Amino acid sequence: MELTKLFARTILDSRGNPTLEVDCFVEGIMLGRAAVPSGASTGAYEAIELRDGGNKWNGKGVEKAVENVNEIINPKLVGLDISSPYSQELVDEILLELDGTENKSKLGANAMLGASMSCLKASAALGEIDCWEHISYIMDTKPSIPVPMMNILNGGAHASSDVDIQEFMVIPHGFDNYKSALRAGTECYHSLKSELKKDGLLSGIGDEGGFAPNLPTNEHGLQYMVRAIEGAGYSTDEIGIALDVAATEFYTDGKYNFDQKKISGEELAEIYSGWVEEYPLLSIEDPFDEDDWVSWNLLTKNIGKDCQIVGDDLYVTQVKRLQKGIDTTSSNSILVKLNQVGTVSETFETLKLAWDSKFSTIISHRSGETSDTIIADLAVGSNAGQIKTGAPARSDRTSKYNQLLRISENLHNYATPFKR
Ligand code: 2PG
Ligand code: MG
Repeated sequence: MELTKLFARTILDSRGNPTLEVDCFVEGIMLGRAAVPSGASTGAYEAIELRDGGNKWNGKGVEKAVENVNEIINPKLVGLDISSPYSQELVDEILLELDGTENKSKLGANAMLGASMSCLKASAALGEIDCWEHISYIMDTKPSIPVPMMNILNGGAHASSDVDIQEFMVIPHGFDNYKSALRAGTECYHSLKSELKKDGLLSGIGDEGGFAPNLPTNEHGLQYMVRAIEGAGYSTDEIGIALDVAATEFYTDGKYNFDQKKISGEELAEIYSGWVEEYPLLSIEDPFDEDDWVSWNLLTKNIGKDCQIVGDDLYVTQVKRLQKGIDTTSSNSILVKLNQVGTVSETFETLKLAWDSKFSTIISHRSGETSDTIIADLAVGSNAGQIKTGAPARSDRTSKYNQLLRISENLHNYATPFKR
């Protein structure tokens, strides 16, 4: 069962920017199709996403990356037997060798990931199993349906509002199955809409489908989240709140520009500690800048027992950075994004290192998405425990939540979030 062709093309993502889609053919039949997502609040240490520059597409063209798949990667992978689940490692080794750089700047992490994911899907199709099942074979895990984290109030780089915090999410953790959790989270989304409307704050929506009002302070976002949960008829014991602060975006000259004041990491840590006391705040992602390791450690020491502290830009899904975080007790959780590292096998490696260190894990979308549902399968197959994939609205986001509904018809093992 030989790979006979990899073919890449340019498609549009959810923000109207170009991205790659790659088709993997086995014995002349297209068996795996994968599309590559793209971030807005990207970490400085992420693998390089190749963009063409110039005038076309506002400089965001991916023609070069498409060419790299069709003219450099394709000839090297043609002839490879991808019928075994273990062929993924070989595919990714070939990609890494072909690129040869530390940050994937030669081929582009977008070109490499498109190739890597399309081979994974084709290999699953060859075995006549679902992608999540295929992943669980490769990783040797017991699959489970993840608890969803749903971003219903958008700010930061994903909105044109004045809210500094990028994401206010609901975590419906107190339900015994995914279907009920999804319904509860979705009802909170609609409830938030009513609450904002009552106060004349219903304006636009952000990149991930959540509402994007202007608010007097960031703490008002938390108050609206509680109103949304209670307004939907739920208690804050069964639905908690998660934040992605994405603090690197408002960090300059050693200070955080937060609520129109310049404050230190220590002062910001105090604010978070107060919020954990006062609100059902269960998880805080990127509370500090990607290089402010001291503040990360301070917060994890102070509130890490009661709250999930999640490294996204801090770790960029890479084992070296995660190892540093483990060694310095900088968080207790990691956000995992395939395109931050650029291959499927390296993503698996990062997940395993996290679990060895008792870190919780969250599989994540990017703010620029497509209808590809691979992250739903990854979250299930790897037994990651949690997934964040935006608001329960807009098909680039709901495609993942809906894929989990389909999988949950056959798989009833529902994850326990937070703890490994
Ligand atoms: C994040 C992501 C996804 P972006 O910061 O976690 O929500 O945003 O893709 O813009 O980096
Ligand atoms: Mg983030």
